[in-house]
Amino acid sequence: MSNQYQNIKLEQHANGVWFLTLNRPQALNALNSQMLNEISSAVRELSEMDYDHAKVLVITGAGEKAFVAGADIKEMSDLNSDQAKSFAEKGQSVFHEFNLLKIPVIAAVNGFTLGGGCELALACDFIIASENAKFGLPEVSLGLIPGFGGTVRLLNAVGIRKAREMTFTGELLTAADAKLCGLVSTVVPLAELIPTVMKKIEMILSKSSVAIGLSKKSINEAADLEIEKALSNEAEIFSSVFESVDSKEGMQAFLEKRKPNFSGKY
Ligand code: DAK
Repeated sequence: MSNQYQNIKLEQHANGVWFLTLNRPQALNALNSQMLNEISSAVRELSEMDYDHAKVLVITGAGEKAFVAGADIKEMSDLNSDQAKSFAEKGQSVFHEFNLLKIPVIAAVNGFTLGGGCELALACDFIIASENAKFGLPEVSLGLIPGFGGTVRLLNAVGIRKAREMTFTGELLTAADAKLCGLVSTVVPLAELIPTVMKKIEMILSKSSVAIGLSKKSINEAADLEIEKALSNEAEIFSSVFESVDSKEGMQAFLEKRKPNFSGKY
């Protein structure tokens, strides 16, 4: 694995389990364009690996103080409107790459998760947070609006009223409140953050990777479709999974009252 990154670390934590650490703790891991490019390259590296080599991606922030305190305000302060558009498009396309990865992408969130950082976490498949995490979209305090998909993904995560409230006030939510409104799945003490993520990963790895990849596809596509189309898309994907070696093994194992031995083969 390449180690060419300055603003992130990409490391294999266990067999096929990758950690992408946002690594600018001196700026509370604020996202600049170089970091966005590096995240994009790292995701591309993983997308080119087969399942045996890349099974799950965890995204986390270096240091205890922040996951990501937002897009880099210093860099943004010099942008004109055309450059801002490219910056927003770059961030949006990088985060969209998490959705296109077939493997689960988990955000392990510690400390400040603000603006672009909250948008990055929202682009992950789910979020596990430490008790000290704080979530918010404070862009209005800077005279900006969220530009990395926040007004879209927050809406899906917490509903239109909470999305408006958070975006209009720039108010920060505690991890407990973020869980109550559905932004976060699980909240644990900081020391338990990575062990909890690893427990979830253990559960994921015991299941069919084919079925997980196709569930992810169906859920992500449903977000962009009207209900009838989403349901018919799910039926298509559901029928295609019956072709897989994993589905035969999973159902056979149930009937034989044994644990399935999934090969990850379609
Ligand atoms: N950008 C750049 N540097 C940041 C930063 C950020 N977002 N957040 C923190 N830092 C830097 C600080 O400047 C400081 O650097 P030095 O002064 O030491 O050089 C260092 O990190 C430590 O921060 P503090 O000294 O401020 O630490 P505190 O504990 O006192 O405060 C804080 C922590 C998180 C409350 C505070 O740092 C803070 O308020 N940070 C800014 C939070 C924020 O507003 N985040 C949202 C950013 S706006 C768009 C595309 C994207 C976006 C919008 C539009 N388009 C292109 C249209 C996204 C926008 C955002 O994300």
